[in-house]
Amino acid sequence: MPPSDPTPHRSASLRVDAGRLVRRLNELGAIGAVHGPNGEHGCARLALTDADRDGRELVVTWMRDLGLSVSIDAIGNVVATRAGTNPNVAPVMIGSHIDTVRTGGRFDGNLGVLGGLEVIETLQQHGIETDHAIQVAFFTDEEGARFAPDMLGSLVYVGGLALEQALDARAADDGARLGDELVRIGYAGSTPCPTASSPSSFIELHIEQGPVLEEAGVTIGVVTGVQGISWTEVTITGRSAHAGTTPMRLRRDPLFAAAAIATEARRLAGDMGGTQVATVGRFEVFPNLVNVIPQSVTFTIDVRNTDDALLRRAEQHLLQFVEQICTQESCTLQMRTMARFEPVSFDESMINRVERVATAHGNSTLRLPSGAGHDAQMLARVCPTSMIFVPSVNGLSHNIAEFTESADIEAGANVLLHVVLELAKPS
Ligand code: HGY
Ligand code: MN
Ligand code: MN
Repeated sequence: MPPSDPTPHRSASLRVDAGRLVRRLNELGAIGAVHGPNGEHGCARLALTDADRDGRELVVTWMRDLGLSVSIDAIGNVVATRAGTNPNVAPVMIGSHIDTVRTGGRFDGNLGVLGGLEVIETLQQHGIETDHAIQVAFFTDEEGARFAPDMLGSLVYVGGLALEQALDARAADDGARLGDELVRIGYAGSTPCPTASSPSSFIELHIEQGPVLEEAGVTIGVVTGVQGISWTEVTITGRSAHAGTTPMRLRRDPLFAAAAIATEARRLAGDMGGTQVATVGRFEVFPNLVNVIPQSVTFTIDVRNTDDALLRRAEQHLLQFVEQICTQESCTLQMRTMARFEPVSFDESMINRVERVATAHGNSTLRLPSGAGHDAQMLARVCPTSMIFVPSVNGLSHNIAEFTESADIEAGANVLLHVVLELAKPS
């Protein structure tokens, strides 16, 4: 358990070099950069693509330049370690991810990893040693956008998904096998996974990716946990036919069924209210031609709620609706669960620590659950964990316009620095 009686560190005045952190975010953001017409600067570094490899190479170079020992495990997770003075206590781990979605931003995940390197560099610059070793990790395929489930690397790391099963995952875009892609980009590491030993605690700095902090005018989000996540891939097969000659009464149109399901998912989430959300994000039509009634449609349903009973109710309702509309339209149905994670509550002492440190450094704070999934929800299975949120401008993320002000980045990184200092108990 992390120390519960924090002693104010003699380095209470210690601060990160925010300029250095922002420069690194922009340098990493130049890899897989996507620029928009209004000055947006986002990133496309889908897991295990060449762009992801190039991003990994840059971050590993920074890790080595800081003199950290770098290990790569069998699922491609990278963990860099700064030794502590007491080899008998487990490391404090800082971590997140550097893979992005196709319309990603420069901050999602990257801030947590580069914020960790900034903490390390600040300690080194000031000659501060810590009892616990400090680790900075990035986990493979947090987004799950190419290989499901999301948080795949950290899930394997904590033993929640068998390594072999993860290595056999197939890419949604080109069907590539995850294990082959790891070898191709040179990140099929030799360190065993799941991890043989857990960190003493885990802390993740992350952008909120929603509107809550900005609307509340608050700088630091004290994250209490992560909502439940349910991803399902649905394939509906009808009968392709001529768009002009086939009377409506004879049609078996999978796209009509799929469209009705997408509309019902949206209606359901609106009616349920609260934290319920529903998204149909991927939608593939075959043969996808103007004059052919489709043969099949494959699409995804992402539903989430902070309350697992409500999430199950939403899943049940949609399953019944899907089966009913497919019967009505004389179509066949295949469904595959891509991800299913129950809501997670973080460790109370870690939540209190984040709140206390943030307040002590003059920040406004707000407690909130995370709407997005994070590696922290997996590390919470094996050690005391919490997260630090900073605001997202216009509540936007998974959009190339994703942005967080430098002042908020600085505030979040300083909270990270002092939470880690408390946990690592500087000698
Ligand atoms: O899907 C999520 O919530 C995360 O971005 N992987
Ligand atoms: Mn993220
Ligand atoms: Mn994301």
